[in-house]
Amino acid sequence: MLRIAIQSKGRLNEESTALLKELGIEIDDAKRKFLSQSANFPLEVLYLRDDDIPQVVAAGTASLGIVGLNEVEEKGLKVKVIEKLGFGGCRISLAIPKAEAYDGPQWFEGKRIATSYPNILKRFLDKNGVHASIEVITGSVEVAPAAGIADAIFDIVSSGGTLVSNGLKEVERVFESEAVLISSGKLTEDEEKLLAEILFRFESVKVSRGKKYILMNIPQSAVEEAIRILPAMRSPTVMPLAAEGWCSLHSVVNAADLWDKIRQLKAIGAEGILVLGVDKIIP
Ligand code: PRT
Ligand code: ZN
Repeated sequence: MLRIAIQSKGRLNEESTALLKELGIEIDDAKRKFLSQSANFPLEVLYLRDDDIPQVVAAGTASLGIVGLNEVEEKGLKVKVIEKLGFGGCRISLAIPKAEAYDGPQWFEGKRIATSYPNILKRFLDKNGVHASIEVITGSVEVAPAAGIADAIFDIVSSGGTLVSNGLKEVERVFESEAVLISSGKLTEDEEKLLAEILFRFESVKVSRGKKYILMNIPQSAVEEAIRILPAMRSPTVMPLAAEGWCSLHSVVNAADLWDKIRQLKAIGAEGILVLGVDKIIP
């Protein structure tokens, strides 16, 4: 039995739960308390505050965890980062009142900086030879300058909206983060096998992200051109239609390229184009 720690509520909870579901691991959310067991995979889910996840995994109380890389880096505990998960993207940045002129890290010399990430901040200041006072606060860091508690902040930024609405500007992007899968590195042989199965499934989830399945009817004479437009995993599937001189062509495309491909395909005579979502791709 593998045990994974995920955030009980907050920004990473929903996507962590959704990821387990995408991996075909059913967790009964309705009965969710502190610990719940999957009905169809030997996995137990432990729901915690994100701050506690690196520690619980480092201690081996949970073999795996899903948490922001920022928490892993800040805690500095011995855990293995196994996979970046592609959600919870953010950065930890230094921000100062927007009217201030900024001329580089030396601006922070002798200043007070409010943050919930003192360790990551200290490493940045040391690297740049800057001496500043670090004021550790746990919530609403962004109001510290207006409240007179600090001259600057070092906090998580994603859209940047919170900084703007607090009259601040981002001046140094110090640490890039996203949700990661971590491990204690102390798995039993059986647990390693379960982890390998999870990683195998995750690979197919990753490959299928942002992909669309596209099928269409196309004149036989345009097939070669269509294959050039639609390189698939090997090559597109082409099947003859009952109607003389026509084929059905199937392929997988990146969602981002979809409309461009459709325009090109229509230009060479494609008809009846159907676009479907892709659930899993096993390479
Ligand atoms: O209760 P618990 O301790 O579990 O949760 P928490 O309140 O400590 O963390 P939570 O749920 O806010 O965030 C969990 C993780 O999500 C963080 O550790 C990051 O890895 C990640 N993450 C991604 C973010 C953001 N994006 C984010 N935008 N965490 C926080 N924010 C905050 C940011 O501090 C700012 O104040 O959201 C605010 C809005 O950001 P803007 O730039 O979009 O305006
Ligand atoms: Zn937290």
